Amino acid sequence: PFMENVLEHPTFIKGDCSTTFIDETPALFDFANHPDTPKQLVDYISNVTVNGFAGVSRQAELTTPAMQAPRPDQIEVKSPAGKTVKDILDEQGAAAAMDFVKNQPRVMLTDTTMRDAHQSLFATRLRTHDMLPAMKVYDRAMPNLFSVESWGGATFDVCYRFLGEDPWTRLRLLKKYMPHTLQQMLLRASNSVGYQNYPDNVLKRFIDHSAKTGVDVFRIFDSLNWLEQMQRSIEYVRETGKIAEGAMCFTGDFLSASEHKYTLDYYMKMAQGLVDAGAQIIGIKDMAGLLKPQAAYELVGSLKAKFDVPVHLHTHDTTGNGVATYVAATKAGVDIVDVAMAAMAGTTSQPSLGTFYYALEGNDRQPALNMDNVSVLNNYWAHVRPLYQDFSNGVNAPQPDLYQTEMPGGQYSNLKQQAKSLGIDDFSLVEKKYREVNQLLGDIIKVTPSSKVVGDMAIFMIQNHLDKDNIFTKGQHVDFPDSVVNFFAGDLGQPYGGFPKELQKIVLKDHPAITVRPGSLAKPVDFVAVKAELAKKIHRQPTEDDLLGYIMYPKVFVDYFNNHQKYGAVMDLDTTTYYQGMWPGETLRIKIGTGKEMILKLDFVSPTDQDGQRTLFYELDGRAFQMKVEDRS
Ligand code: 3PY
Ligand code: ZN
Repeated sequence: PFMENVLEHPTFIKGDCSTTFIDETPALFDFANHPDTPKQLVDYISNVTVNGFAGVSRQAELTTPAMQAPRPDQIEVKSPAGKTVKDILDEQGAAAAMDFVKNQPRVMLTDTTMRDAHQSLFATRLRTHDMLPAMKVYDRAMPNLFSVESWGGATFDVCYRFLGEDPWTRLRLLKKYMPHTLQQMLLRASNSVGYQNYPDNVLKRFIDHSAKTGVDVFRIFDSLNWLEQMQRSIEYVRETGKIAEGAMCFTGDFLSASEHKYTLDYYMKMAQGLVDAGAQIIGIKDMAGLLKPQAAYELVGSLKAKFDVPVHLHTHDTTGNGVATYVAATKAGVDIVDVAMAAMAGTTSQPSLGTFYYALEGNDRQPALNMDNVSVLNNYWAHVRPLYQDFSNGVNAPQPDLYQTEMPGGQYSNLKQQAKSLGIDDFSLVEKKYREVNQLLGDIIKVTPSSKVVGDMAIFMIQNHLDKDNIFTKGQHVDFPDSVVNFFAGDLGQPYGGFPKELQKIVLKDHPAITVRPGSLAKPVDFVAVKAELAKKIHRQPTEDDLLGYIMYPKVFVDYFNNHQKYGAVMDLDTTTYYQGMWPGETLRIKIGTGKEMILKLDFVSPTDQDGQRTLFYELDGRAFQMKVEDRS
């Protein structure tokens, strides 16, 4: 007869439940209505317990289960009055939503805690598990938000690559639990959520599926501010009926007399191009936090005077001036600014929401917020952040030197890690080289993926003892990193002012270069053929989620898929268990399928035996069993 679960199996009840028993009796773990069996999760836990998780140090003294953060969904929050922007978008469309925003006397907010904040503070490692309790209260606690930025950028790739999660599942949960809050994503124009150009038919399909699955606002930017690369994205978003924000990446210092390239006029012309292309919001994407308060005042003031669309300002607080910049922008009439919950704000992240609120005390544009509710959420995030301390970028003070380095908040930690792994411990060397490379490349916009070109080149030049002078002779005989070659080949598009010709020749050698939009040359993807190819790899008919995940990140997606088959819904594990496994003596309650819970206790981990394996002795709901794991540590 069908055995619903292991706990009812006679052998299990007798207590004779060895690994072999479990392996030979897989039906034991077919929990009804749940494809993910506890055996898979215990397998995962055993592996992490024995072999650890890359980049995470196991904290030996921590013998208790994950810290229990307060659950905001169990806390009463005051309910909103009236309609949210999301309600208006859904009921009356994007134009009405934009009118609503423009008519708000107060500055509106985008909360970036669930996207850019963790991307910039701890390498994008925030798990859906820890977002869920917060998701459930945003609608009620923060009804006056413009949006939450919750998807896109690096989160798509990191979900598959490091979190064992499907980014589309996260998006569905965001939409499900926040039906009255706009979900905003960061879209790298034709690079979508990747690091390379995708054909137009892929871009369109990705945008359509994102819009259907839950994205309401697409913040679109190009890493070289090249309008031609952004037009298709804007057009495709407009076709979905959702909101297309065209963002200008901010760099340089137009207040300075020595700034001849990225002048106020440059941004005004770009904004005109975006509006002409159909952008419904003008975004200012200050990814490195270079926009000083007075410059913000002048830029926002000029945009508001000339254009009729809302202006949305995004900055990073890396220099420490973020709130001052937002206050100046608010005085100049900015419609929306990006902030993060205080516990997840500051330094390389966005300025703090609460701090900005209090900075506007006495100003009639102070955001409409219930600060009791904000405290509930902030308290929650304050408990979540320490769970990710191993991924922290170590920036714990303002970095005014960044005005010279111009390095984006999200890149800082990655590049530091990359340099360290290559034996370059003095990061100031990299920062100096980064500036030098930027000038060599012609002073370009630096944001994903163009920032990676500058970072890779800086490290390469340090390793190969190259500088701005000898590169023109020594460079003839070296092969440059792929990202640098691709940049000079025009694969990311054309930089403003063109490529430095002499260096381009040295880097490219015989490699051809294009001057047109890469998408205009890219062959459309044959979705039917790719689907068939993927079906062979995953042994089932791919869903639209699978197909797009695979097209964006072929190897990463298939690895994710195989791991998911092997380990099940690791997304359901608490974060300490996910990253660190269990400690002997520890008991965990793990939810498996609707309403079911298993109580798992780890009693003992054996030393490594002669086959290089360790045996983990568990009790599952009080009944003993063992599992063997290869010790690869
Ligand atoms: C991304 O592209 O992920 C960014 O956050 C750029 O700033
Ligand atoms: Zn950012």
